[in-house]
Amino acid sequence: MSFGGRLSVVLGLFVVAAGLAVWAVVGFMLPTTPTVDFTAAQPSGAPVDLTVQTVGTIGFGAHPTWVSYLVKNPSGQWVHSTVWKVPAHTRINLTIEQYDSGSPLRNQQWGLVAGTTGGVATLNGKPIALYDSNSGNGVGHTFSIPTLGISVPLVGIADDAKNPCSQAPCTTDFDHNVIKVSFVTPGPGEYPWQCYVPCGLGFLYGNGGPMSTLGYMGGFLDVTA
Ligand SMILES: [Cu+2]
Repeated sequence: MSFGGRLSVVLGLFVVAAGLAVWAVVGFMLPTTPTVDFTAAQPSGAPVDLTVQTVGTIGFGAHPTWVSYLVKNPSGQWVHSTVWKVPAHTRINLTIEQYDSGSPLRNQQWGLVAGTTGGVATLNGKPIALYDSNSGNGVGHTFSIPTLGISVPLVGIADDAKNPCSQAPCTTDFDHNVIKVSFVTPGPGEYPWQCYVPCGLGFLYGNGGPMSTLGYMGGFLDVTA
């Protein structure tokens, strides 16, 4: 190869490397999920009503086929976000609308309701402390905050549900379960939360894709003073 040819190969590789570096830096800097603020409109000390939903396929965005959480912002609009800013030392009344189906858990531990006020959740109005995922519709996801010892199994809708939702945000006209818990936030800090059911269909052991991407099956409680 001539000197000129080799020089253009080197320059070409340099341009590709520089392009990749810029792409990586920009990708790292851009926010992947917006923070939804529940502190601004909140009278000090009053409980925060937090409503979220889980869907089997979000139906829009970069990964329309992925499972996801969404949250209802203080103005009542559904937002594709898993980072929620909440006040410290405050009771959170969490309502989870679960539109996804379920399956038996690989680890029965995740059928346990833990760390919530009274150690219970309500499933469609009935209190539960433990859900046997080998019975009924199984469990689709969990809502778990490991550092606070909080975990809630999200019981699935029936596999043969007549009116499943395939496009988020889902309205309550579609088949769903309502799971409610309360818990009290600790002092200020960033508390990661996640789903522990390997629900990333099509990824290695179900733990890739939405399970390992902020904005889908995990996020942060941004607890502020
Ligand atoms: Cu999940």
